[in-house]
Amino acid sequence: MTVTGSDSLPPAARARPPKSASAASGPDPKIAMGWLHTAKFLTTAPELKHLPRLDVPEIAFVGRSNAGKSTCINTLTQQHRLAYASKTPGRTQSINLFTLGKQGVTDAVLTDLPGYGYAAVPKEAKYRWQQVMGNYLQTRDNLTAVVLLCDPRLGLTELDEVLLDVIRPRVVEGLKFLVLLTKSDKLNKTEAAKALSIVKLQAGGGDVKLFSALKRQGVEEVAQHLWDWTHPVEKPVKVKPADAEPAAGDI
Ligand SMILES: Nc1nc2c(ncn2[C@@H]2O[C@H](COP(=O)(O)OP(=O)(O)OP(=O)(O)O)[C@@H](O)[C@H]2O)c(=O)[nH]1
Ligand SMILES: [Mg+2]
Repeated sequence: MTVTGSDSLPPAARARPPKSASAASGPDPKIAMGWLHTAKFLTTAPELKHLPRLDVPEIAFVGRSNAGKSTCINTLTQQHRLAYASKTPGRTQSINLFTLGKQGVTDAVLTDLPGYGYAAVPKEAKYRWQQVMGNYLQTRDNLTAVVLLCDPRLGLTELDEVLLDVIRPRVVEGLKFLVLLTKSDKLNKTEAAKALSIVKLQAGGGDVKLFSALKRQGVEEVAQHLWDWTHPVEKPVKVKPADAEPAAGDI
């Protein structure tokens, strides 16, 4: 028995599909980049209790202080001063949320988190922040993906490993996860390849990519990941012949 084809659909249903990346047309980084460019500052929260409850997918950018999280968000959104980036480590001190979505309809949120591991931060503040971030990563209901940024010249440090342990149970349950080796412009090809293979091993087979805001390496690829995570393509339901209604004339 044949499954109903588009020829038998009413004209409205045969209209051209909306212009979006689909499994059939393949990824289109222009769509993902255009979508990221819609980013707008939503709010800043010094503690979890100040975070608004949201029901759209949230993607968190985490990593050591100075790893390049805020710069990465600015590069992906093609906005110079959306997230506060600075040479001085520890500049991002609260959780900053940015909405994404065309025509003013928010369909995802990016989160810029303060970095960890900056030596000059007093012990109590470090401990407090570790608690806040641990809680955020474990309890934020709409958290859909985590991008861990890491300076390849340092590799994944002990604190990054702690973070990986915290999110592991959620990754098993479907949380998306990507490691970005930032500032890759500072490495030559051999160093970059070496850093990539070491961190891939450390990340236990997770997805690891080189990224440079300066040289724009990996930008479109990461944009596509962000889009795909938040706009999953629904697979067409396959009608098995056995489950299908018998057509007139079928025995
Ligand atoms: N060469 C180079 N420098 C970069 C790149 N990305 C970020 N930087 C620099 O690294 C420094 C830190 O960048 P930020 O984006 O502020 O880092 P952060 O991870 O947000 O830092 P905190 O907010 O302290 O946690 C800045 O001086 C950036 O210009 C890159 O791709 N290449
Ligand atoms: Mg920052």
